[in-house]
Amino acid sequence: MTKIALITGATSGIGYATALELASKGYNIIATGRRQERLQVLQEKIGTDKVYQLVFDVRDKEAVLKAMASLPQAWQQIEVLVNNAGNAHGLAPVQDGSLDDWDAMIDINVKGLLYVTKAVLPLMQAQGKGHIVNIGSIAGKEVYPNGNVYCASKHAVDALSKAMRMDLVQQGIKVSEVNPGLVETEFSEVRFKGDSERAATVYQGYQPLQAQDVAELIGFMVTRPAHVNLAEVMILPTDQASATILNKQQ
Ligand code: NDP
Ligand code: 8X3
Repeated sequence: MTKIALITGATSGIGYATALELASKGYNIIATGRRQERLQVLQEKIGTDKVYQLVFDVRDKEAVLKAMASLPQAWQQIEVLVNNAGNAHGLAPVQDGSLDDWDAMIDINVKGLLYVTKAVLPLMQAQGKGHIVNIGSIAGKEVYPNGNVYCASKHAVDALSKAMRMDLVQQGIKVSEVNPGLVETEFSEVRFKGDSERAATVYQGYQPLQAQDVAELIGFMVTRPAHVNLAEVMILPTDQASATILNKQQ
């Protein structure tokens, strides 16, 4: 039987690349995000019968539960959940931070991940197996100036990944965490609210990761034998040594 992977934030960046990567490994994909037109493009690229679109905002718990409840029977045997949807909003010292940005990061990166997990888990429990891959960050292991609430949200993902692994170990459900360093996606455009010039400067002077690099790691993780769980992997550009130390040639 074809395996099914649900990927949140499949409209862009790491989630989009992961959808293509897992599809190339034979998975059927439940692709989620708010931008339906992009899910449509993804579906056309992979194949109409191989992708099921679910459009919802992860912040809206009713919408998450409703979307999951709407899944046709044939799409309910989810084996892999990639909790990828997330972003940074703003980059400011705590004294200047925007309350709306803080709400967005905590609501999307932490609460959204929990809502989706809560909705998917019964489907995995019914099968007695499953694999949850949470996309954390190097920002969940370290903090950097002005990163305050984004880093806190990713530290929460780190704690939740460890906690979920403990809670689910008796149920045969694997929990893995992927912690990327700098990846060139729409991430910085979102962080800087559409200022693409400022966003581009984040990736100048060194070679960042591409979304495909992270997607390939996720593809490797979910295709390990049943008895193997790659619990936690940090993936960095060769030019990055820590959250703040980069080999930048300016
Ligand atoms: P992108 O901005 O390219 O993609 C973010 C994805 O998240 C989009 O598909 C977006 O879909 C989705 N998303 C954002 N907000 C919501 C929401 N409220 N409801 C539903 N979906 C949402 O960034 P990346 O691919 O880089 O980011 C993916 C993950 O990787 C994030 O968790 C990020 O924190 C993490 N990460 C990124 C790194 C980087 O340097 N780029 C490094 C380390 C971790 P849509 O807007 O259509 O809803
Ligand atoms: C994204 C990487 O260093 O911009 O999580 O926070 S960083």
